[in-house]
Amino acid sequence: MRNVTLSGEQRLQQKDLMRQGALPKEIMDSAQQIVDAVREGKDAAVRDFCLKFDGACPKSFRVPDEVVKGALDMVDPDFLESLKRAYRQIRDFHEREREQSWFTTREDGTILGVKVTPVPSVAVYVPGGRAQYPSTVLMDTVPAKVAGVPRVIMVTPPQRDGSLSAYTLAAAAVAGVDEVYAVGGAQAIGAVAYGTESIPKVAKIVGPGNAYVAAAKRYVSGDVGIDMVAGPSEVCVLADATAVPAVVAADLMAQAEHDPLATCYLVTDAPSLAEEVEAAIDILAGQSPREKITRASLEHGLVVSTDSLDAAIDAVNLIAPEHLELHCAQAFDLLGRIQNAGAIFVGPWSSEPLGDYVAGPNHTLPTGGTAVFSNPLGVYDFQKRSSVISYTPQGLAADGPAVQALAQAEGLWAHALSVGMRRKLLEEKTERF
Ligand code: HSO
Ligand code: ZN
Repeated sequence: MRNVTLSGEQRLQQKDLMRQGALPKEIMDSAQQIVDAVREGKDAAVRDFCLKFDGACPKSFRVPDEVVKGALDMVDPDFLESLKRAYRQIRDFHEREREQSWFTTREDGTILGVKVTPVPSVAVYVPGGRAQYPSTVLMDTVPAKVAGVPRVIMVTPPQRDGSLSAYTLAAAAVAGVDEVYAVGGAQAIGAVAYGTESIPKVAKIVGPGNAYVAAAKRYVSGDVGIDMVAGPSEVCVLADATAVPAVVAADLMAQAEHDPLATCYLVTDAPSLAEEVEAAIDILAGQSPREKITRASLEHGLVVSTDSLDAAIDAVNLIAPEHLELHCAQAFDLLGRIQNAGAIFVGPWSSEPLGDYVAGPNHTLPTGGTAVFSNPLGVYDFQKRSSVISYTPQGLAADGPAVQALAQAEGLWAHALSVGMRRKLLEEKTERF
């Protein structure tokens, strides 16, 4: 890992972080070409891209419901039980996020409020290939279903033989996905953004994918809603002298093993901890079947050593990590000082993988420093709000003159008329209202 040592008033700088930049232009360009071709050529174009990129294309993109349900009998019972436990806890957590419509009545009888409506349809993109994450199927589908989205479809690339992973399908069945389509890549994003003969157009697309998928999502956003464009995974461990080096090592490796581009940060005010953690990583990484990815990722990880907890907390807030673990005495007392983090794991027992799988909060989180301004994926991402405004004659009489004055200042004659006409009708006591 790289090292930065800060003393006294010194603080971590953005340039110390060496974050990866935006999506490369070549990838944006080719994702756009694929999406445009699919928008124009529909199923036939999707088929061409499937053959070109995946080497296989199923006869029909739609996966029959019996095949999806059938996966429940193909996976082993321990996996299925664990998946159901995760599902229940994720659902229970997200139930608490659901927003309700609300109304308030003024003394003059005017009613104001917010009407909450679910997004009508959602596509959950699920990557195939190296990263098969049934947990992500739950994390992306459950909040949509809790929000009341009536149609949640899943798109995922087929394997070489045209089939889909039984784990992914079982997760779709448990999560309550309504339809599954075996199609992936930028062509899948084009298909669900604009619709084809056999793949429906949806209102919103969520879920992680490779750089082409991310680029395609960014390109279609505006025509359809998208969730955040997720970058490589990150963890930051804030550790004091009470931390157990081997446990910190395991937690950094748990993120590092996702992806050579994943970024791990260790921020500590304990003098010898960083060395002990690095020594533990060296031993543990040798035992990992994912040693190569783990080491490649940790190589560009960052250790920030400070001589005060204040400087350490400032560093954490600058990093704004996707996941933050607090391995500190009285960890809960630090919570108020943490401003930027996607998910905060408080105290030594709160292993980050608990949050990845079963705790209940969402594991789709802001990356790349975007935790400064954005949120975990939640039920609120699948609910829309409409303002509701219902005036009484008394309310109109009270507010009308202010509208007329403001409209006049803006030079908007009919705005003033709209209210003025009603006031006149009121004064003439017309029965029509
Ligand atoms: N840590 C990943 C989520 C994940 N981990 C899925 C295991 N499976 C990004 O939050
Ligand atoms: Zn993970």
